[in-house]
Amino acid sequence: MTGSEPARVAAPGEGITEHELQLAARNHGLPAEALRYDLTPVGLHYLLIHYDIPDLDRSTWRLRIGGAVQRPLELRLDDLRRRHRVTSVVTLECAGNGRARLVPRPISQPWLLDAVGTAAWTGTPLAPLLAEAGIRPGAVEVAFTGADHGVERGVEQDYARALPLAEALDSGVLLAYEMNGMPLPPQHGWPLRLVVPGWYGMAQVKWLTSITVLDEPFTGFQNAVAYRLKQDPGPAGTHDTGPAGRHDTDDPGEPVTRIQPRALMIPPGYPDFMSRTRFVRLGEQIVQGRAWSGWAPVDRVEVSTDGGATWVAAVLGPALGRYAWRSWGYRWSPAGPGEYELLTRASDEAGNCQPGEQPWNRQGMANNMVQRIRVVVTG
Ligand SMILES: Nc1nc2c(c(=O)[nH]1)N[C@H]1C(S)=C(S)[C@@H](COP(=O)(O)O)O[C@H]1N2
Ligand SMILES: [Mo]
Repeated sequence: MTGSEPARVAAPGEGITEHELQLAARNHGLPAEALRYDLTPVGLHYLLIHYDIPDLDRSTWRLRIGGAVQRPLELRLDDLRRRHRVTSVVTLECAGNGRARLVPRPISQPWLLDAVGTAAWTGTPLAPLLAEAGIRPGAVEVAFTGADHGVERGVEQDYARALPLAEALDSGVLLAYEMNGMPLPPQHGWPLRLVVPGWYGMAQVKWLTSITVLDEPFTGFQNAVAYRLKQDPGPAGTHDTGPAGRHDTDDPGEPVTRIQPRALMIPPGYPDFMSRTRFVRLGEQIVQGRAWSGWAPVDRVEVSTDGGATWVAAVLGPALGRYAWRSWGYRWSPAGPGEYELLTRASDEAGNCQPGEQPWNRQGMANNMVQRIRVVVTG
């Protein structure tokens, strides 16, 4: 699919627009202090909803599994709830996390570093259902469609994302109907969502209504146009909404897939209301946080208390699951009153790490630049 206006890139020095503010208020982030909870309380988990939360009815809702299968299936929620039940603790992160600090800023949901959360997702594994439907030879991808509908850069669509067949058949992929032991709330996909452990948020399709096995690669907007690592900056100041009919950019870009490693701090001390600069009183501080990666287990978290000049390893806590964040802690004894800059970074067993300076991309995807927090130590 190519008939769409490119997303706009902010002009030099241009502040947050009313469109970005509107998105930010609808799609709230995790308050950073909520990193303290192993499982994010449901109302504190970040949210990303492209269109509207759809109005669904339990009695008429169905999940349809079709396309390149031998036996198409149609299931009610109760049919799914009677199947094999699995609970997995999984960290979700939006691929646009960190976008608001890129220069130039891609105009979209303006995340700082708050688009993350961890929940216990309960549901039934997808692979046995696909086996029951009977995947036909030659199948290559599986598309997942939600009930939400909207227009994006001129293209009207139901939210839909596809996975390569091998990823869809991974034993960790769940059709989830509960979050932290409660039925999914409307904003997180009631009655059913996909959970693809380790992948960025866009793969975790909410309000799921159909699963279509494909024998050709999916050409839907959310795979072919959005969620790609593109370089071409395009003209600054072009519109972010508007009629169809223009090629996105000539650069098709690499698809966004799994979550890059990231460590975040629970901001120490107490904040200034406006700037959120932190204040701590002189004395030993236990700096704590969480770290995760969708590629491989996190094996190292480091902290710098001198603006990145020197780094010290933090002590790692247990991982809550293969694709869940793990806690970390670091004892910090500031030398004296004054201003400090605290940084943290994680790396994983596959050797992925976090850059000090963020390489730019057109949609602001998969950024994992190290976090920096300003701390004022008072006497
Ligand atoms: N149907 C549907 N599924 C969706 C979305 C959406 O807009 N519609 N947003 C996606 C994106 S971009 C993210 S980051 C995650 C956010 O999941 P959460 O709101 O439960 O945290 O949902 C994904 N699934
Ligand atoms: Mo997202």
